[in-house]
Amino acid sequence: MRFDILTIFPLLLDSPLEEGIIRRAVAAGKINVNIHDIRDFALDKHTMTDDRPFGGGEGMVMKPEPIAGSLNFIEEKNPGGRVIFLTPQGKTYTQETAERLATHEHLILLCGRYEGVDERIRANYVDEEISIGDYVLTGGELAAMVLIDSVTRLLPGVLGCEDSAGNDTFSRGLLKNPQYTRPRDYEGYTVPEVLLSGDHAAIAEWRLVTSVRQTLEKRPELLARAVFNKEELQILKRNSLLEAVEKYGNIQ
Ligand code: 6GU
Repeated sequence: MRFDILTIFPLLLDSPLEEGIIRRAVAAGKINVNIHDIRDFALDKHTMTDDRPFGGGEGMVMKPEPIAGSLNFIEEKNPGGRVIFLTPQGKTYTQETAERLATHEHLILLCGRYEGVDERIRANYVDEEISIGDYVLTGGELAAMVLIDSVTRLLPGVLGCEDSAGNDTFSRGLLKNPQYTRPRDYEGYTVPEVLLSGDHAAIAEWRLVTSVRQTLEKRPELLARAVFNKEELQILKRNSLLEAVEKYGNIQ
């Protein structure tokens, strides 16, 4: 999968690609990330990428020509990419969006800065506008990295199968159960006995129950998407969780 990123702060984007799973995905050729400095496409000798807004007012607006120049450059070499504008005015990003974007071969991520981007770019070059949540960042760069990270981990062969994406919180509609590792006793805080018991059915039950309890406590609205099989429904009933879950969920 190919990503092209358009930014006026290219250095901001280097280090997130140089660690962990994303670094491995780059090294293995699962993703190819190309960072373009919009300033390289500025037309005037001062390489201006922004200017004052027509009509007056606060702040600066990103000029259309350097952005169009970057987009045309990418289109000539690798045509057909989907242009995504990262902006607080976009649709809120979710796991579902990540899953949909992971089916594309080529995404072009336009990072806005300042008070915005000239409307003629948005209207004529952008396929989709995405926001990563209801808060304001100084620019779209960190949002672009959030998008790349969340899409890349969904690509075949990027995650080991032990942490495959099918079990993800937002696919399942449940928060993950708590995790423990050694030591068994950390400063007097111990690991739940059941996890040391070797009783796999009891462990599976504990995991489901703690997962459902945490979801009820912190993100009950997620349960609307949760689906439980027969055995799981038995477990919920046995642990007096069925009624609480039914309040939020669509249990058949
Ligand atoms: Cl994509 N850009 C900016 N500047 N702020 C944001 C955002 C994007 N998503 C949430 N806040």
